[in-house]
Amino acid sequence: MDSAVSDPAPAELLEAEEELQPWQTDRSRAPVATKIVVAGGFGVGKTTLVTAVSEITPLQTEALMTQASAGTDDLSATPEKTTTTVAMDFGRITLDDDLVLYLFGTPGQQRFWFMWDDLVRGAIGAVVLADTRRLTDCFPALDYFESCGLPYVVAVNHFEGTERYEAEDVREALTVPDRVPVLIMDARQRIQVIESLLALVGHALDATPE
Ligand SMILES: Nc1nc2c(ncn2[C@@H]2O[C@H](COP(=O)(O)OP(=O)(O)OP(=O)(O)O)[C@@H](O)[C@H]2O)c(=O)[nH]1
Ligand SMILES: [Mg+2]
Repeated sequence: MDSAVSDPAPAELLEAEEELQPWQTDRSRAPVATKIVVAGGFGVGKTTLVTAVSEITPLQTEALMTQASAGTDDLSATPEKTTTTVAMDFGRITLDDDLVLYLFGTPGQQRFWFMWDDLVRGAIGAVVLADTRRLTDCFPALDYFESCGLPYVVAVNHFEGTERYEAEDVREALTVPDRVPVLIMDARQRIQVIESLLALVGHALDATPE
């Protein structure tokens, strides 16, 4: 007797199978999703970094800066800057098909630092951006990640036209421990940002117990 419910035709099965991505069928290649925080002082290039590397349109929470913040926010290093992040930046980048990094940029202004505790929850590590013209601005971020034990790397966002320092000089100036990678990069250059993120992932894997 014929069955009331017919089996799907082989062609239909094939079509359904074709829609599957490799990581859906191969458990050993299931993508790993990780959260990474991008921190650093005011106007150091956090939003620029997330925007440069994100494969999705980044979520931004930029607000126009007004004359009211002139006494608080030092724009001498970035005179072109007209907006500031008031909540967070969010972007995503997939590396090698099976490593998905979700990037969360922090607000730089001191009055928004209370959000950091929420932003870092669940993160595997942080990139601390630094500008050698205002190195001290990244001390709060360094102190924060040292005290909470989150692995981090220091990425010096080198603005062209400013003096270029060696990574080891920056390490000494900031008294960054030897175990922490220090890199010189440009937050606008996708490849250099990816290299910094890979350095962080590698460092986080080394620093985190199995
Ligand atoms: N020349 C140059 N300009 C840069 C570089 N990185 C960022 N900028 C510029 O510097 C300014 C600051 O960049 P943002 O990315 O907004 O900095 P931010 O750290 O997100 O700032 P806040 O969120 O306000 O703390 C912008 O005008 C950028 O275009 C760089 O490597 N070189
Ligand atoms: Mg920003």
